[in-house]
Amino acid sequence: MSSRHCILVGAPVDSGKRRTGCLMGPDAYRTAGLAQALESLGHTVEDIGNVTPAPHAPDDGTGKLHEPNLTRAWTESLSEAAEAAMARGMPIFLGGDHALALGTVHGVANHAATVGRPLFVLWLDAHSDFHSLESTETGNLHGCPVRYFTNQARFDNFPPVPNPVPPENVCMIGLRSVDTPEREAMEQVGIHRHDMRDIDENGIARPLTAFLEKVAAQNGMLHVSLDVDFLDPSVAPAVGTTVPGGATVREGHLVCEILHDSGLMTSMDLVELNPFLDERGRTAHLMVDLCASAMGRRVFDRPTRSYNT
Ligand code: 5AB
Ligand code: MN
Ligand code: MN
Ligand code: MN
Repeated sequence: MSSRHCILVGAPVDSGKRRTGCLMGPDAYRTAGLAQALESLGHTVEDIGNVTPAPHAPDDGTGKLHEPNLTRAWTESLSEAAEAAMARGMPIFLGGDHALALGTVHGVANHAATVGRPLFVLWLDAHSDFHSLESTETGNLHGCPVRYFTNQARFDNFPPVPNPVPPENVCMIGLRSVDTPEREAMEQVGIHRHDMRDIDENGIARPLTAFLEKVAAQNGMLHVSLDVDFLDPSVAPAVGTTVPGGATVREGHLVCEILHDSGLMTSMDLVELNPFLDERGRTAHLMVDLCASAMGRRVFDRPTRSYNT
């Protein structure tokens, strides 16, 4: 892939769940050398610092939902930041918990609609994050972004979704914790979903490549949302929602290497890193290394594979 203009957008969202610490994520990625890694691959890097939430009424802590007002305020400001960054380069959103994707995908989708291209989303996660405001049992909004940006439920008081991502344009890989209401709702729509059994039986390259072929065939843009808990907690401990049986280091790199070779990725979220739970920065470094693979780090070149069918 040719050289890109990478725009680092700090998104220290910590309102999507009760356990705090993800607000330190953007600075952990900076400390782990993300900008330097991207520059060494020949990209230009612009770090625009951290976004702040739009003005909002304080949360009173009474309802079932955890910090809905603050999360809505992040959704507004991150959507704007995402749309603006998409017009100038390739944004990499430094989370922050996964509630940030309520805003980033909303803004990326608005940009895609402006340029008249379909948007696809690759969701690398142990969880499907497909709850509605009614179905969530924890009230934690980091479990809701996919339902929101596909516009598959009402999200009262959140910004309307003028450019929803069609469910059949979403591919989830790594699933191993899906709540019953999420599964029932997913069964009604055409989300491509690959659980860990699927990866064990077929390998991780096959479902990914099939999805990328679909993106290429429609000249789509591709947003990649990488949740730390996609990876096995033995290699990526710095996350609040660990689920055993996740992707290995090599499975993570292979996904990113294939993404790079496809030339299709146009934006990326790095989410759920909680540096307070890390061991000497190892999870932050692994996430930086995965991002570097997605942006072209490799041992040897491979013959370019064409996804244009
Ligand atoms: B993450 C759970 N389904 O709704 C819920 O880490 C977990 O962004 C959500 O994928 C995990 O709270 C959200 C039990
Ligand atoms: Mn909080
Ligand atoms: Mn997630
Ligand atoms: Mn998750």
